[in-house]
Amino acid sequence: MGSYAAVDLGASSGRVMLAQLSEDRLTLHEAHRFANRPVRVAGTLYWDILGLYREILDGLRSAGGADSIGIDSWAVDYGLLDSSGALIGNPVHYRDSRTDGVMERVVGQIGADTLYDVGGLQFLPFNTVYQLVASAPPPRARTLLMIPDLLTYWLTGETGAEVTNASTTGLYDVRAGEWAYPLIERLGLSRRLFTPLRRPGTTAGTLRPEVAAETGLPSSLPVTAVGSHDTASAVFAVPASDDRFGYVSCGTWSLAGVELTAPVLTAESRRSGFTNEVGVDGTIRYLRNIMGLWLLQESLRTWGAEESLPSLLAAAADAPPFAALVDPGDQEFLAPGDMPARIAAHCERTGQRPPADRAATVRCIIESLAIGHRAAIREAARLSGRAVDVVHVVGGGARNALLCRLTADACGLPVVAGPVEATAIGNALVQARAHGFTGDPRDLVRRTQDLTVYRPSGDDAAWDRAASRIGLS
Ligand code: ADP
Ligand code: LRH
Repeated sequence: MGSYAAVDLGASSGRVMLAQLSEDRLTLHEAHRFANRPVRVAGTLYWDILGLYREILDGLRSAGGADSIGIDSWAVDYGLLDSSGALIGNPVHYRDSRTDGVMERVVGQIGADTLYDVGGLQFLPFNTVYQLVASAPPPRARTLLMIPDLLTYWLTGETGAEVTNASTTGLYDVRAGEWAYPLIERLGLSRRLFTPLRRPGTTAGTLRPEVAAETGLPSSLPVTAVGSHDTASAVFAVPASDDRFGYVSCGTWSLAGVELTAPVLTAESRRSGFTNEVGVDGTIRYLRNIMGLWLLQESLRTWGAEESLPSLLAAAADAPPFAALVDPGDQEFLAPGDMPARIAAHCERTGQRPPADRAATVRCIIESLAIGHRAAIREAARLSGRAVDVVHVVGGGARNALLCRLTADACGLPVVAGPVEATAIGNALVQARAHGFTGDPRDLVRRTQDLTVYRPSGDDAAWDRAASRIGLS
């Protein structure tokens, strides 16, 4: 039996989980959970990276005796270090407006086909490549570290670029499995910013003495590289029994697609908005980014603290179906701000009556997401040739019974919901494997975690009509 501390930073909350793991047992204990609240300063939206680091230290201290630590977080964002290893500035949030219009400029300069052929990513305005063009690193910047790599550096003093997260930059060559140096240089970026790649399962380093002293942990404690992109860890923990599955990693974002062994880099795939992200063990997550529960989170924030999620979801379950629908991939929903107003404006623009009240707005969000999940999984299956018999919903969205039920109905497939903490579990499983676990990780998740199955209603014609109303199939 080994104990693994999984540090998992999501866009809405962070946690330090302690996983106890053997060949036939997997238990998860939440040592520490904390809010992840971005900060706007003088017009720029930042992550509170030092606050998050302090919470991680608190979490590691209360987690106590672990055999290893692994860190994952949201993708695409980074910090820059100077030659002394000091952080230059504060990491900027991917929802900041600094990238407005930049993707279009870079596509004009390099060409969409070249960018896709190299990085294989959906064209999202916040991909690291566009952030780096939007704000050129200052001359004193020596090292670029993605968020989990930055936190690993602070814990261990070692630099490196974990590969699953490197693959979300747009500057990683998904076929060659290396940084895309020719593209990096064409964009006028310095190649020396990019550190050597690290594979999940390798040791990144051991704790700096000062970190050991502050947390009460031994300085010999290893930090193990995991699938440091949270979605890579989440999909590693999908409790699938074979490869005929689709998934929705469902939290702030819905990441919906299939798992492959090689990227799909065709022009049709590019035009259909599919990403090829690298997973643990060199797999490819072929998926679409869909706005996800951000639509709901931001609506709740607009409505104020008195609204409770369970009661709103109960009211939405009773609201009339298919009254109003929005395209849940539309970038107009990306920035923070009044979400119900944007949903209403989207409905008006597309000739629909806006949702009449909060329950109708939530119904609109949930149905639109279900259609987004269906379209992504169907298209991913078609473009990759991968057959799909079941859809796994993992992450916080697995607790949303209405969303899981409507996703099953929309897809016309059974949905298996859970685990909620798939990301932390995937993080811990990669550490366990590096420290002697020899079993089948997905099999262990299936045998040990609570899962709920939702069977589709069979009303395919209604969902076909609803999907075509928002231009999705
Ligand atoms: P992230 O990792 O992106 O921060 P999570 O995977 O933690 O996201 O999921 C957070 C989301 O899970 C919340 O926005 C909320 O919509 C959903 N969620 C959490 N608890 C519940 C619940 N009890 N019922 C329904 N949905 C829930
Ligand atoms: C989910 C996620 C997703 C990325 C987005 C920036 O947390 O990592 O996979 O596309 O954040």
